[in-house]
Amino acid sequence: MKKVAIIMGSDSDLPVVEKAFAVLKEFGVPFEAHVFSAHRTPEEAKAFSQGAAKAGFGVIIAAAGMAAHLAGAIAANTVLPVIGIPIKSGGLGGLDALLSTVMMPSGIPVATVAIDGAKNAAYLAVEILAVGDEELSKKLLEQRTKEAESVLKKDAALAQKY
Ligand code: RP5
Repeated sequence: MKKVAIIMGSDSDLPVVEKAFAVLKEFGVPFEAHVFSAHRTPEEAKAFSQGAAKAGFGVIIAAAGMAAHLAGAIAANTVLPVIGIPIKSGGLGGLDALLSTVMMPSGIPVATVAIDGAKNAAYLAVEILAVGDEELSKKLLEQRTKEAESVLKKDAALAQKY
């Protein structure tokens, strides 16, 4: 199975990004995590992106806050799908990172999830890998069923109470 790369702009992003690790572990998807910054270590971010496909990665998740150019800078250097997580770390509540991550020019897409949306970034990465992997696709469907069952239980409990 192809691996997922999870790149964050700073180790201060880790408390949010760790939620993505948990989802990938749940699905048994192999991943690697790194700290590369579009601004502080641009050469390392570029070298990693350029070598990612050959290194066995199938998707890259990039998380960054403030003027968050990391996902876009990575997408500029690979044709692997790139998922961006805007992190709420500056004075603008993550809106700065959201706009910096999502407003990409045509031809260089970044699939941007919600501010601090690490779990959905991981689910999307699993869905991308599941296109060519029936087992993984089955696991995703099972997870959806479990989630629906849990909501129905909550509905029944609420209806009984009120
Ligand atoms: C961004 O700046 C990082 O992704 C982080 O969200 C933010 C602050 O970084 P630190 O100053 O905490 O390292 O590049």
